[in-house]
Amino acid sequence: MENISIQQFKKEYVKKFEQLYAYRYDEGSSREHFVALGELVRNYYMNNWKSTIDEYKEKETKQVFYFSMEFLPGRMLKSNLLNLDILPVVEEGLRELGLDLDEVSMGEADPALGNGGLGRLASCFMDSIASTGLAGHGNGIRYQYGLFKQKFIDGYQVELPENWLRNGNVWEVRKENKAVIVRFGGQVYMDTDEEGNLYPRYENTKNILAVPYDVPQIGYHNGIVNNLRLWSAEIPYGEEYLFRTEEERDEVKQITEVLYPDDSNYEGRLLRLRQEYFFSSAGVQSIIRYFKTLDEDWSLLPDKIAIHINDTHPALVVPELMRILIDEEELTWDQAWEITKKTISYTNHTILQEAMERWPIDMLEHLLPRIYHIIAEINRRHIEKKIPLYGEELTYRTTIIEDGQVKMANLAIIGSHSINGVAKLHTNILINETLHDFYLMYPNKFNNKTNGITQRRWVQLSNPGLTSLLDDVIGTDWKSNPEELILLKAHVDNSELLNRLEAVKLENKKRFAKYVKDEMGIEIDPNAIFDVQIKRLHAYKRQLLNVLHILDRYSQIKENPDIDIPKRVFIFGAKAAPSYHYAKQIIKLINAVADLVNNDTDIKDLIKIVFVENYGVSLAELIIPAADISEQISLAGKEASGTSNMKLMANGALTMATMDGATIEIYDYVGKENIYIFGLKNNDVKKYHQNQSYNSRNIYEGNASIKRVLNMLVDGSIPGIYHEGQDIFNSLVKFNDEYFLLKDFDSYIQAHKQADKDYQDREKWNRMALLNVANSGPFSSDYTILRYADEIWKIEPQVENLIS
Ligand code: 26Y
Repeated sequence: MENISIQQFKKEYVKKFEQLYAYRYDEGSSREHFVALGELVRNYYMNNWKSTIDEYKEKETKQVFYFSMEFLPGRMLKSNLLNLDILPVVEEGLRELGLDLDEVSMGEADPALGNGGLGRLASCFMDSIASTGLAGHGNGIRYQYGLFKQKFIDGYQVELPENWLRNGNVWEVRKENKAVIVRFGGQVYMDTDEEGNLYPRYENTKNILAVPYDVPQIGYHNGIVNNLRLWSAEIPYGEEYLFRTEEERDEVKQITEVLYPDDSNYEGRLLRLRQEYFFSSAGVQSIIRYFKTLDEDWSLLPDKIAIHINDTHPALVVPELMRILIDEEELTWDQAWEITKKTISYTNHTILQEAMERWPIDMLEHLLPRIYHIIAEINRRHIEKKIPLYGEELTYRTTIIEDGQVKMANLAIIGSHSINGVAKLHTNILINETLHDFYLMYPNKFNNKTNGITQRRWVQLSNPGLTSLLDDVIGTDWKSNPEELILLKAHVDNSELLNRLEAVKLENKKRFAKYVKDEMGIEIDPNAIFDVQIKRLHAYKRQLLNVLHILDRYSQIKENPDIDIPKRVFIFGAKAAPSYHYAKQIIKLINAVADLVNNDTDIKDLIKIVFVENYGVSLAELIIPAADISEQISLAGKEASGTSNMKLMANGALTMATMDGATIEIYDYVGKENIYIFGLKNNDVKKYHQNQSYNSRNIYEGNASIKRVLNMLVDGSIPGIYHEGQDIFNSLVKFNDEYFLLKDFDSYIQAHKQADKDYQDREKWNRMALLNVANSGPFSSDYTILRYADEIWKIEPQVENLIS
């Protein structure tokens, strides 16, 4: 936007505030200031929003639509100001008015419209699509309630509703005139028209109105404003009489009422299937409506539109696009199928079988009869076509329908032209193991796109101290081209710089320590090592291994109170799916160990444990800049990529890790001297599985420190845990330790000992930290997204690209 002076901003701000509230601005709450500022900021991007969309249309630019069931944008105020290039003006203007931008920003609700990595990735991608000047938009659900708010009561996780829309949302624009109808249920009959063509006749369907709420996605200093379209379910106007009972009305409301809080176990829930079809269908319909305004031949659809699906949650776009092309636009099956495949591409985010979506045929057939017909026909044709080429055995292993279920990954692969994994190892596992049969059929569809993060939010906004250090040392080009961060390497022996880096970290640690003191009443020493594990709670991510290390360390200190090790603060942030019993037991365990350790004066504060409540994007922004150690300790082969690994590295934390996900690529960049690697490799794990040779009880019996630590779970050493201790003990000893914690224990402890030693050599540590920052550039989501654009979507930046 054009320049605005501080004076002008102040004038406009006061006017806006007083117009909104009819009292003096200095009487406002931070919530009210946020709304006033948000309303004002809207004026600064509205023109660009309109002109961006108009221009795409005028030029018939190819556009990508990123379909995702989850988005985790975080608070948008500061990121919008940053990208509009008015952050300093607004900050200073507010200061002169006696207001603090950080406080005002806290008036904004953090929209938790996702579970974890997949949702946050979608939001990093939205920022990068706009910032690299690509014509691309998001398509998702406007959940009334986001991911549950987590409370700890007696150390147990309790879930409360997250009513993020309570005070409205200044960024969204309701677009009633763009609403579409999504049809559910009823019966469908294939009739013949006068010309002898088959067409579907529907009876007794429930027609739901999908109303879009558009949220601007502002590019970084480039004038582009793309669209994130979130759909809300309503009763169609004038059709209230069709929804006469409370139950029928509730059924409509429920569709977009709440986000499913589970990212681990697939549950065949009817409501989730409704949600998936609801936003998939609404999104495809609005794309088709747009395409028709271009008045082009249908065969050109893939030249004008790309649809990307974030995991299989939106995989019903495949039969939905087929349905519209065949039933409504009267294309032949073969025409429609070519167009569909060329338009759609798919990202896989998991190899865990239990998270793979499969819908019971009955459910699908009942809820979406026509869609089910189309899926069955896709399946029939797939089999018919592939058997002559690949034989029966291989073909039947790739069918979409099997054992009374519809396999969504198979549908997504067969119905698209590209499938990618999210880190090199992950893609290799898909190719060589999980999806090998498909790879044999479609080798050219498979490709890797290692995840990335946006440094705009994760460095510039959340770590201003590091940002100004970087600006001073290497200039500001890294902000539009993060690979420039490698220039830091030349300064690795500059001890003045290393001290400054340490001072920045210390400030960030103090800021977090203050939060911990204020919110939790726990005193932590900013000079201690801040050891951070922040991610969803899952057995495979092995938060429990972290706990075992803490218990081991605790025992050592108790035994030898004069031990010479640096203080450690273990920081956890994690939500467990409400139905994931074992994960919740681990939460209880961590809280019980925290109670024990934090209140034991014998250990002289050598260990503190901080388990923050309600971890999410906003807390991540506070914790990550304060981290010294980044825990990335999943069992090798299980974490598809990880993205907190990249954020922590970019903020100068050292990674403590197994060779898993994108952490392997972090290792490749920083080199083995600047990372702590331990544990089994993917191939080792594979061998154990093949030979069935793992025996955790033998390890337990033969390893004194493991035995001591595990016994603590069951011998009353940890007050506050009850059957949890026994269940967790059993999982490790009796049920053969599915995730090999005991096998990796020794090497994990060793790696931590090395970290203790290195931390005491401040210069060495700071140098390692600096090299991590220096090598974090390649993990920018800007590069990731440019590779999607170039290799999958076939679209090009619309403005002169900032990245050379
Ligand atoms: C179907 C339902 C049970 C389900 C809902 C959400 C299944 C999975 C999910 C979410 C998965 C997810 O967040 N996966 C993470 O995606 C990140 C981005 O690619 C990866 O970095 C991370 O390793 C992976 O666990």
